[in-house]
Amino acid sequence: MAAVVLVTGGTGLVGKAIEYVIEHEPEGSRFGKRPGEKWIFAGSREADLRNPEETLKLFEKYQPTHVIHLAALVGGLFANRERKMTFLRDNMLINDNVLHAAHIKGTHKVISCLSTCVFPDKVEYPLTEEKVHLGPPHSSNFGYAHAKRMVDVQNHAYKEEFGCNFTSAIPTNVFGPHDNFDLKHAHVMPALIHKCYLSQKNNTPFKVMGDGSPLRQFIYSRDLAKLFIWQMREYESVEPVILSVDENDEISIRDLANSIVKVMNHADKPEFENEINDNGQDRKPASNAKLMSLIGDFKFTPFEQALEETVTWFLQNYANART
Ligand code: NAP
Ligand code: GFB
Repeated sequence: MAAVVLVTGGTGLVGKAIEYVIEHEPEGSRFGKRPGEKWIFAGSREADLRNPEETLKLFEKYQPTHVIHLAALVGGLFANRERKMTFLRDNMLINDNVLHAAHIKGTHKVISCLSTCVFPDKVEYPLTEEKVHLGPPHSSNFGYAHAKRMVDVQNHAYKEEFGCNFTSAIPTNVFGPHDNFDLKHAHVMPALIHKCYLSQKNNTPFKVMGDGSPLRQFIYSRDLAKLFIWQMREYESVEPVILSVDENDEISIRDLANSIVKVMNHADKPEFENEINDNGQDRKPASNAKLMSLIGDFKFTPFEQALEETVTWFLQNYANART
């Protein structure tokens, strides 16, 4: 029987990227749709997954055989720092409802989404899958991080007690079309693209928070989408897998800001606020060795090309984007 794939969080950055890949990869190819497969991309208007009844109704409506579970309350450093209990509770409710519904409805496989920010802040680098629970996460996002870590615990418990095939992915920082470009709550990449745009438009300084020293790895959403499709089709372990570019592909916030200036042809240079407290985590270098040992030949989109595609999408869709 052909799969029925429910993508929760299907209207967001990563969900839209999966929809793009499924629509554009050749049917029957490694990342393309299989004949007869049905893909559903659900946002919160379909069901508020914090509500158990609405969650069950969504599963009864579509009877999914597979779930790529992306739905979450998501935000950058500043959103997380201000709303730790909301990020903890909303995401725990969403995750518990989705996994419970999948279990009682007999979903064959669920992949849930963690994040490299869930790793301990003080741990031997590089970050690898077995280190998730080896210490407290960075204080700035401990609410979100603990909600996400609990998914790994739930996956193991569902497997041991009920034999459920639930697993998880651990992406690094993601960017791409359909991102959230809100100046206060977004992640750094979309926030700086938006800020650079306004600096050009209004002839005002292009201000960057912190001192630019923290390091981050960035994965293009359309590459991450392919990795989720691979994980759904070809990965059968309960253990999480990090979905990231190479650990040596870390770039500083300073270099990121300068790359954005270059791609957007801005005449001015970024100005750093230099408030050290706004730096967040210094770095979170994640190893993709497990992924690369399993997936074989996979090419990531060159960073500059991915940034250009994202900026082009932003400028063409500014009126309707999340700003
Ligand atoms: P996003 O763009 O903010 O999208 C979030 C999605 O979740 C949207 O489709 C949203 O629906 C849905 N959603 C939020 N609250 C919901 C609720 N109560 N009930 C039902 N649906 C709800 O986020 P994203 O960046 O695509 O993130 C997708 C996944 O990747 C998340 O699990 C996130 O933790 C993970 N992740 C993201 C990053 C990153 O850098 N972006 C990095 C690592 C991991 P609406 O469209 O209706 O709001
Ligand atoms: O993407 P981001 O907000 O979150 O990046 P994290 C924060 C880094 O970018 C800090 C700098 O070093 C900030 O000082 N930065 C500079 C800015 N200007 C800005 C700006 O205008 N907006 C933002 N947001 N940052 C998140 C976690 O950590 O990683 C989330 O809090 C999530 O839970 C995400 O997991 C993937 O990378 O620090």
